[in-house]
Amino acid sequence: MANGTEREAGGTDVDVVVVGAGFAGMYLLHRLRQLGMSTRVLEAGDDVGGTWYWNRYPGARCDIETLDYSYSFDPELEREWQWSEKFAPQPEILRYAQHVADKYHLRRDITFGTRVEGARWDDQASRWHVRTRPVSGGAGEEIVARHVVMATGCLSVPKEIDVPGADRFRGEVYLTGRWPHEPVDFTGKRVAVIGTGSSAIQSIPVIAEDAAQVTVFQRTPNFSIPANNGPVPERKRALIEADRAAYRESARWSGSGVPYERSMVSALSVPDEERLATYEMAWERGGISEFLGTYSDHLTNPAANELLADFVRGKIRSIVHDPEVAEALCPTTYPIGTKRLCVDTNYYATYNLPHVRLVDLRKHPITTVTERGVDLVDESLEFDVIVFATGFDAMTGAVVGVDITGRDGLTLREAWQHGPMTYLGLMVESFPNLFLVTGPGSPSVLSNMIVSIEQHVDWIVDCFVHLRDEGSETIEPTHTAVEAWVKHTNEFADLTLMPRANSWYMGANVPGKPRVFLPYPGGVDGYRRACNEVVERGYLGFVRRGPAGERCNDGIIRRLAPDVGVMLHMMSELGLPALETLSPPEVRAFTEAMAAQRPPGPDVGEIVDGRYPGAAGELDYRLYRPASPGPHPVIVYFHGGGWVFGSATSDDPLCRDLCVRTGAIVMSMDYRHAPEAPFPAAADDAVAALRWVADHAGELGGTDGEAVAVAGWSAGGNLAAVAAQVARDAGGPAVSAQLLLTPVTDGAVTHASHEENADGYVLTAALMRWFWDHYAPPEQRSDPLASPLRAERLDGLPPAVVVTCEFDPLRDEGDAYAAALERAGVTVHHLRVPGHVHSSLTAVDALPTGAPFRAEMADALRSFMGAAVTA
Ligand code: NA7
Repeated sequence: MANGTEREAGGTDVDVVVVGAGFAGMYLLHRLRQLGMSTRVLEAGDDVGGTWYWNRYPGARCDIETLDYSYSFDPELEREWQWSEKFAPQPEILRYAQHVADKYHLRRDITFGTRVEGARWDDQASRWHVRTRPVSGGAGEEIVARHVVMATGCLSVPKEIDVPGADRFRGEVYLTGRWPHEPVDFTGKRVAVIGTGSSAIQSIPVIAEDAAQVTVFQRTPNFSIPANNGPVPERKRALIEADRAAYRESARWSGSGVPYERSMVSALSVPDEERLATYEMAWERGGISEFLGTYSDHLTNPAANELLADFVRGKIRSIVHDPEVAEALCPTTYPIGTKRLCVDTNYYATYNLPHVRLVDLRKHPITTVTERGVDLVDESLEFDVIVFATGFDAMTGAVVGVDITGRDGLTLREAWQHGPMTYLGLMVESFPNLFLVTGPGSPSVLSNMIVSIEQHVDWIVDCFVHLRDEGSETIEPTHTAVEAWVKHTNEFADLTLMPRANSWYMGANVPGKPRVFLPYPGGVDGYRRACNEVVERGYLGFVRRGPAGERCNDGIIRRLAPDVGVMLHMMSELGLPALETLSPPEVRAFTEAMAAQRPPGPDVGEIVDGRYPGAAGELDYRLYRPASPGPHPVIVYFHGGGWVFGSATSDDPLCRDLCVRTGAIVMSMDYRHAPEAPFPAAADDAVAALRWVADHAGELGGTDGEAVAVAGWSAGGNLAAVAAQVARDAGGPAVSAQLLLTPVTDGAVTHASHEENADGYVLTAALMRWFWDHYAPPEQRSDPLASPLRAERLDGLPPAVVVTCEFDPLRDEGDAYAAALERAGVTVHHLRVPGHVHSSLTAVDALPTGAPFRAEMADALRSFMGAAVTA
């Protein structure tokens, strides 16, 4: 790889152009130097620091503890720099950036005062042509580079001021994101501050110290928690210094890039007093992630969120003396945490000062800014100074602000016209060798930026090394990979309350910007795992090209539904035993203990436990009755558990869900278990259960004489299918419909899904073999009472809802049964659930992405039962 800067014919000026000399650009330059890659860094400011260079407004400081918000790549740097405060102020963070630039002699490869205007990809030469322009005017240069890295920051382009008449004002005007280098003196002045985001919340108390009058124009109130700033807490310093490497590593594998114990407890599950005490402690301690993370469900469950929001509103009311002002400062229109939580020093208390006034723009909108001040619909106000704290064109503004043209003349602006499309927030299809640091689609602003910056830079640099080593010249993501990543990011966001706010996370603060959730909400840890896996799997989702030809490794890195992925990861972290290594009694004890911890499922009208005569003695049942007046249709349900474990109550949440969604009575019928009662005991009990329920339907609350439905999950699906076949052959009882949820249908043949999904998706192929070994010896498995797919005939069976999940070893068995039923003329609603595993639809309330599929299966079942009724 070229190490010089002279341009050869068709050669390259530099290996890499880096746009921006903030924390990302600086670390990238340092790493590229170590690799011997020639690099030009172009920076519009006159020095390093990026966001900390521009945002010099009074009170500007980090909202993440600065011990965490600092580089970790060099232990020497860590040891020699001491932060003075828990949340360091902007000048100190800028000094830190300058210290880093000095220490590693970075400035000699940085061209300051220079803006990158455009970049054009030359596909023939596989090079970028980068156009620059000095900020002070004059001619720019064209730099030819193999790679371009946009280290342009997430909050670097201020939003255009969209307050009417803003340019008319004749007094002093300041923009928080472009604050002058000279001190601004507010002494004795009448100051207007427009906006109440983090920048305003930090600056208002400081401005109010000197100004004669401060008038704050608020459109939407923000939630803010106290910084409780002071010297760096000794306990934290000691903790880090005890084992710096371990602390940094835990930050890298944390959810937000700041290590803290994540709660697994729902805010709704603890008594009020305990919860309030926890909130109070977190309020005193500070820390955005820690505050929001006091309970597990603040960002996913509206009721839990409301508890925390209400706590903060209570605090606002207790701090602000004037009740009307307090009310105006209380956010009520979006869930807490769905806009960036602010961290303040004396913000709310500032409104108790006699010279500070809040104008609620919802009640008193601005008609225009005038030469002398601001006109509201009902009042004219005069000012000496206006401070616009109106925010940024976040995450995409700086990237599309450069005129970037990729392959075939496609511009990035066109490519992103409906919202940014990236793979991992790192690269864009049709823009080879263009990299983004903390781009949209990466955790970025939802994380400690420095941790995310280091991870991205390291990934990019490793990628450069990989390309060099394998002789590839270009890399770009495939269409499939980009589409799937964007979908995955959106699915993740939809699991949270985030999309409910008009936030800059959603691009909603900039008029005309597409409304798309921009950062990746799956956590720094989950994201890092995905990035690492992409590499381990041979740069999955990327095409590399070079003299040796093309290497296309098309594919999707995250195919599981996001909540299923998180659940599987959590289970793998718990190091649970493989069930097949336990004895059946141990498996029963273990699964019961696990079941006790799951969410309970919805409320039903009534639950009645009872006993019924099984084929060889009495067995338990549990009846779930809808809240609506009866009579109701009746579903006879058989639980899962591989014929070895489970009970009439073991699928309780699913039965409740089925009852509520279908409006039917669900009779969950126990049956005898193997190995104590091997095949065909369970099948015999299932048939007995169906007969008994059909005979007693009227007494149980069903309509006398009306056909009942059968349903079951997994081994229970097997029993439901068997019971339907036996009833057909015996001429009764009449069965209206069958719901077979990821059923076992064929124990005699190995299907492809057994291999494909053998391991890692809860039900393993080994466990399935263990179940069969306990239930039926191989020679009995072809019996249709064990393998309903092997029945001589499948015609004449009731309509069936067959549900199969993509990542289930049993998927192909279920698919085969659905297909065979259809061939036999049976009406089938075949629901193929993408991204889910064998057990995930039973995890009611734990896996929200399963809900639409449970709704669909219940609707289909209800319509089949209804059809049977009218017939
Ligand atoms: P923010 O958080 O986007 O805040 C901007 C504020 O300006 C917000 O209160 C806006 O109200 C308000 N705003 C924007 N345009 C207008 C107009 N036209 N009229 C009235 N009010 C307006 O930006 P910040 O700079 O404070 O903070 C950005 C991030 O930097 C922060 O989250 C930290 O991560 C650091 P709106 O909510 O849109 O009604």
